Amino acid sequence: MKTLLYAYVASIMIYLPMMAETPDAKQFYDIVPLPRQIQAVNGTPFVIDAATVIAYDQDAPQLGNNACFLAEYIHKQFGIRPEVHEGISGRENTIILKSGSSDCDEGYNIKVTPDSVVIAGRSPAGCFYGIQTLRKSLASQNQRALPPVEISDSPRFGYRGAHLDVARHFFTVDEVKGFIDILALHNVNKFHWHLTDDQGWRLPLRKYPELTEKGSVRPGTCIGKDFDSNDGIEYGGCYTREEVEDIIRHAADRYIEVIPEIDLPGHMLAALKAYPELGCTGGPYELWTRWGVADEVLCAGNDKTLDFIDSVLEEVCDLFPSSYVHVGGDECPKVRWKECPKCQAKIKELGLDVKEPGKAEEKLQSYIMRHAAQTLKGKGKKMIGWDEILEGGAPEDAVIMSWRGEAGGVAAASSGHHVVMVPVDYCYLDYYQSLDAEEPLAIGGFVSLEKVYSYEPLAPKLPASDADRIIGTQANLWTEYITTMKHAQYMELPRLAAMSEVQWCGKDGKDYDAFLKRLPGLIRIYDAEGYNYSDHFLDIRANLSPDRDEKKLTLSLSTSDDSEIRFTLDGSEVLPTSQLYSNPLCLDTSTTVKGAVFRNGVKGREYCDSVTFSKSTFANVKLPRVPHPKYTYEGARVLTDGIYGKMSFSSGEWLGFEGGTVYVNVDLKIPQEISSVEIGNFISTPDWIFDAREISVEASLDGMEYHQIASIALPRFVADRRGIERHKLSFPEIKARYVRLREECENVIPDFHDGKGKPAFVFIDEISIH
Ligand code: TNX
Repeated sequence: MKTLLYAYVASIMIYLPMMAETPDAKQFYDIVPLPRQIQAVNGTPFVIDAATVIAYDQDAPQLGNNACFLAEYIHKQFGIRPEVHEGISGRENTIILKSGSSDCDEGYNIKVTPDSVVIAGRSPAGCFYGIQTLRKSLASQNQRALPPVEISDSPRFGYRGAHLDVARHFFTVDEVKGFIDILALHNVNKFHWHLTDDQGWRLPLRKYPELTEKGSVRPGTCIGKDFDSNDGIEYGGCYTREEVEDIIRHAADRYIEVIPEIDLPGHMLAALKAYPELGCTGGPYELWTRWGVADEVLCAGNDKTLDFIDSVLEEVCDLFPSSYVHVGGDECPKVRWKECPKCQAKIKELGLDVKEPGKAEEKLQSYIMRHAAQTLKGKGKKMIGWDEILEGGAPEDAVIMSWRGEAGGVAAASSGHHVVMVPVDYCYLDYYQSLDAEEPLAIGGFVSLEKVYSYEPLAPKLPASDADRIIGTQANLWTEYITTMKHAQYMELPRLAAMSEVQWCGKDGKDYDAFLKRLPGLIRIYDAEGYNYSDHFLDIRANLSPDRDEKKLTLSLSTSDDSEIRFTLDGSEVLPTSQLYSNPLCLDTSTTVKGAVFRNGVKGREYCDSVTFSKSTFANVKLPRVPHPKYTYEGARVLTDGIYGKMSFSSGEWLGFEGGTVYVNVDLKIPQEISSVEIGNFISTPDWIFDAREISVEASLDGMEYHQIASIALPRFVADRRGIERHKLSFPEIKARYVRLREECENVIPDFHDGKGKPAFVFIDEISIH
């Protein structure tokens, strides 16, 4: 794939000498994230040469640091290291850094004239973003002549976050610093550092030394998705205080606030191993070797727990200068609390069972979170918690991080909370970014580059009056399946670039195609820095749209850089001699389409899709029971649109149902001879999606009287599975107009699975009747 990339970059470079002669300001400063306003100005360019200096205002000494960054960027790009001068002298050939006015604190203006480049930030941070803009422009064009321009820019959101989990897998100080450098390149200003979890405690604390002494090493790590065994290899790591301070400084130099997360009262096995008296059963406990949600949590009825929380948080507050501290609050099962005499006594003592008896344990969690909030308040900090903390009532001033969709965030905003939107479907960069079978194993889900880019943090259901409570959004990187920084970079890049436009740019200026055209400029920096990134943005983009009236599908293929595409329609491999794609393809019979992009003769990744036509294609479908609201997409019609669901339950083609029985009623419009019915089931047990247990087909001529014509029973799973099953039920030919399909869900998830005893999901797509 790298060869393909070189071919791609080479094709861009051909144009560079031409651009050097006629630099166009709009094109030159066309970077990611796109500045708010770029105004070309007449005149000759400012040329960076060996005599260029960087001067900064002596009244703003913090700009000295910025000047050094800029000198370093220029050195990396052109091999010239400009001298840095304190004080602005009026000399020519100078890049000037100074304070200026802007509509917001992090805003900046750049003015390029033949004699100088002035970067004026309202704050040093603003100036830093101006420097990033200049750096990216220089790198993307690799050109020392800067066209005259006036740029004014400022971010949309004040909270522009990126999160890294160092508990599931540990990353060294240098790796974390490198990660922070990547954030700075994308104008991110909050680094959410997930430091503790069931699989490891990474933060040293003076009062509780055993947290890292005993809680930072686990006895092994599960292999793949098999949670019942592990590799038996001790895995650990933790930081020293000095290292933490070093990282905080490194981030602060780049105007990034480090927000530590101490995840409580769940996700606490590492702490329980070190201090078993803090658990309901008293232990002994062991760090988890697997992923998921553990039942063992801090005992909420034990006053020692409150002391522990206070001491830990106080020390964290002293160590981290951030205005925020994240205290988790997510995924805290209440099973232990329900059986624990101390927790039950606490519930009685606080009267938590009086008003809403069923909610006593949720209220108990709320009591813990309020306590934590109070402690943080005493230290002058603001608390952040995951959206679960809303359940028993969130502490008044808590900032809510809405991850299980946007509903939590919308509700929180309406009750006055500030909110950071991080819904999994858009912001989870640990999810797959491509449906390519070659992708490295990931936790699940599917969040493409385009999906991240499409994110709008002001949710449709959010009233305009609550808009200013959404303070921003963030990309999250959980590391269950990410063991190296190279892999972390691959998951981040370029999706973080898409996120940076969500965080920085106003929603009106967003345009995915234009973003893809700007992206290669940023990729030049990724290459220069040796970052590992995904090149799926070079793949063919395909759009299949059904035309129900004409009974056909239209397939359009494109690439971000309008490269040559060739295709075949008979399932054969695409060759340089295959048919050239020029116009959308009309498909009206079952077809397998393959396509490939050719850049300078080098073939890219092959695209392959099939459409299927049968007696039920474009037939009317009714679902007596509506799918789960999160998995409804365009509704019943996707079941007969000729398009097969792909290897992701969230691709929009699969309809999801939680437990029970699912009926699908198909109307073939006229009575027809039929002899088989086929339906696809998507299976991904780690996501609680199982195959059906029973499928049956009934047929009718009049839509009143149905007869069962086929049925199959399917086995209960004994281990995890992922894949697509197409179930075909054949029967002696019969005449029918109405076909009713019934799928029985796995209503009791088997014991091997985390969800044992609960109902599973079934996901269905594309019914083909022959
Ligand atoms: C949910 S997001 C979690 C994490 C997992 C992540 C995997 C959140 C508050 N909890 O513990 O690592 O999913 O995607």
